[in-house]
This record gives sequence, structure tokens and C-alpha cells, in this order.
Amino acid sequence: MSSIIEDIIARKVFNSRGEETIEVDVITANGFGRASAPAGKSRGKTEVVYYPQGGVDQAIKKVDDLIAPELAGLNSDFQEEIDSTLHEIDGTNNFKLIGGNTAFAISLANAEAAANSHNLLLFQFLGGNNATTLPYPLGNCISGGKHARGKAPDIQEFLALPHGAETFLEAATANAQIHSKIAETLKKKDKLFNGGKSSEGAWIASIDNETALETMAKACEEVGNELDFECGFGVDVAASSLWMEKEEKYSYESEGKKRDADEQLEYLLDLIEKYHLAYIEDPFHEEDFDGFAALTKKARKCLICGDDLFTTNNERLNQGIKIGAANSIIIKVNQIGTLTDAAETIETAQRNGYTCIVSHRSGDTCDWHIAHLTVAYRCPMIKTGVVEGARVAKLNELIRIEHFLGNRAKMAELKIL
Ligand code: 2PG
Ligand code: MG
Repeated sequence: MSSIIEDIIARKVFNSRGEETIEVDVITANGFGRASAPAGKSRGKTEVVYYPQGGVDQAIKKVDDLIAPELAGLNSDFQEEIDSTLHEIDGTNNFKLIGGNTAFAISLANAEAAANSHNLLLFQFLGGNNATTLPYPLGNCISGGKHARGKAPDIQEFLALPHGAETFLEAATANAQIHSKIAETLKKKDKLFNGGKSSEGAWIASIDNETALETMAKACEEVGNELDFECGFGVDVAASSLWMEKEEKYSYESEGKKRDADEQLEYLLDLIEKYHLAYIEDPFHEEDFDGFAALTKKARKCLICGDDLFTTNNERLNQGIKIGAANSIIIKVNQIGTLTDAAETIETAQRNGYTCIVSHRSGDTCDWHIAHLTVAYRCPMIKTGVVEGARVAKLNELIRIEHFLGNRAKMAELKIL
């Protein structure tokens, strides 16, 4: 069986927002892999650069002229070698020359091509025979902040977490029901609500943060009662989007309030207590490691997660670990560029007891690779929305994996419980 790379082909496709993105095919003697890159809207400042100057067209040119000739002839089984070659060709520390999304698409397509060359599914190839644990889906039900328009909540995401489910299918079912129940409440709370959704498929309504939280709590409780298991929820504050550098305050426009770092801490602790939040992502802006540490210390039974804070970057994670900033981390491979880089960050996180949550981006494609990464790397949660094609592609792939594993499949253990 040969996993030697014969060709690499790049093309322009579109993401769920209709933005141009890159798709790459890696063809080996005995296999094939294809991956396309997602794009964030509320990006962390320390993410890699997505594309070279000139955008996707230039990225494709780089693949044709620089990358494909270098990678042809290498063995796709050796992911680290492929990824370090990408770093070498690029030569910068943030993929400025070839583009982080270019690296992402090649890296993922290569992993799949290698798996396919061995007649294995990606999660089996990367995770081995014991990769049998399914994650809990964190499902975005209401959008705010940069992901919404008009008078929406300031908090960016209100996320269902059906942590009592016994199978992935049950968990995904709960999220779909919570999502649909929420629309009924929003119709009552916002006269102008017309079923509008964000690019992640979450509802957009003219409500404030507190109304969104109450709506979530009610829907999760009702669905939990109907399905007979516990459904919790959490939020992605995406606090960098609220942070006003000059005033050193977080601006909550929907409430007409501003909060300094201490007030932000008190506010979030109150929310955790009042709503039993199981999860808070990016509670402080991306340079406030101390703020994260203070909340992590005080919060009970709640995952405090760094997304923009860490940007899947091993160095930044190590910086956080030193002072106890957060107890969980969002893993977005395209924040850092390659699978090898992301796997290194996951390993550091796991060694230090941080919960890893593999995540989609707000602009995404029907690429389902993150479903496999979650299982392969034993990450107990996946954040990927509830409805909308790009989200459902990942959920359905996890349902297939669970089905494929049959009675070997089990759900992950969550630390917050
Ligand atoms: C986030 C993500 C995904 P974006 O902040 O967690 O929900 O948003 O992809 O826009 O960075
Ligand atoms: Mg986030």
C-alpha cells in the first residue's frame, strides 16, 4: 500500500458566508484526501494570517508553484514531515507567505489521504483502535455580538450542552429540540423576530443578554425534562469584541452598561450562579490572562475556556497554564495552521488537565474533518452549531462514527459534573 504523494491540487470554493476559501486535494498512489478551510469573524489577534497578499488566488498559485512540487514524492503517513515542510516553505512565524488557511487545507487533506491510503477512516488512522469516545456537542442557539446585526445581545454565543445524554445521537437530538424551542420563545419576546439566523445557524433577535439567558435556561430545562436527561448551557462572551481599550471597560450596548475588569468578574460569577452556566468562553479580552485566572479560581463547576486568548497556540497555552488562566481551550486548527501544531497544543492541554473543545469557525464549509479530530484526539466536546449545512455536516459525521463504532462507542466524561 503506498501513501506516497503524487499530486496536490488547489481550487477556490466558498464558505457558509459566501466568502472565497481554499480547497485542496492530496492524491497518493493509493488514496485521496480533500479539505477546505473555514474563516472566523471574531478572530484572535494572534491567529496566523489566513492568506498571502492577493487572497485565495495567490494561495492557489503558491500551492501550484511552491508547495506541490516540494511535497510530491513525500510520504503522507509522516504528517509531521509534511507540516514542517509547510513551515519551511513559508519561512515566517505566522504563515504570511503561503497563508495559514493554505497550510490548514493541505495538512488536513494530507492526513485524510494517508488514512485513505491505508483503508482507514481519519479518526482510526490518527487515534488508533482505542479512539472510541464521542464528544458532547456545544450547540449555538442564539447569536449576538459580532455574529449578529442590529439590537442583538452583546454576548456572542448562547450554547446548549446536553451533558446528560448517553449517546451522541441523543445529544444532537436534544440540541436540535432546544434550538427549535427557542424560536417559539423569541417570537413572544421580540415582536419583530422573523426567524433570522447568523452564519452559524443560531437565531438573531432584538433581545438583551438576560433575556437570551432566560430563554436558554427555559428551553434546556423543558427539553431535558422531555428527554429525561440533563441539558445545561453556556456562553461565548467573545470579550475582546466588547473591550474598549482606551476606557479599559467592556461595553454592553444592549444594556447601556460598561463594566471594568472587576465588574466583569462579578457579573460573570453572578451569571454562573444564577443560570448554573456549565461553560464560559473568552470571559475577558485576549490579553487579560490575569482576568481568566481570577475567574477560573472562583468559578465552581464551570469550564472557563480560552479561544482568542490561546488561539490554539502552544506558547500562549503554556503562558496561561503557568498562572491558572482557564481550565479549557478551544482548538481551531486554522488559528495555528497545521494539524501537527494543533496536536501539540492538545497534548499540552491534556497533560495539564485542560479540557479541549474542537471548534468550527463562523464561516465554515461542509468539511467534516473536525468530527474525526475530536474522536481521534479524545476531546470531550465539539463546538459546531446546531443547524445550517456546514454544522450539520460535522454532526452527521459524528453520528456516522458512533454508528460505525457500535457498542464500542461511549460518551466522553466531562470535568464540570
Ligand atoms: C468563536 C467562533 C466560532 P469565529 O468565537 O468561537 O463560533 O467565531 O469563527 O467568528 O471566530
Ligand atoms: Mg470564541
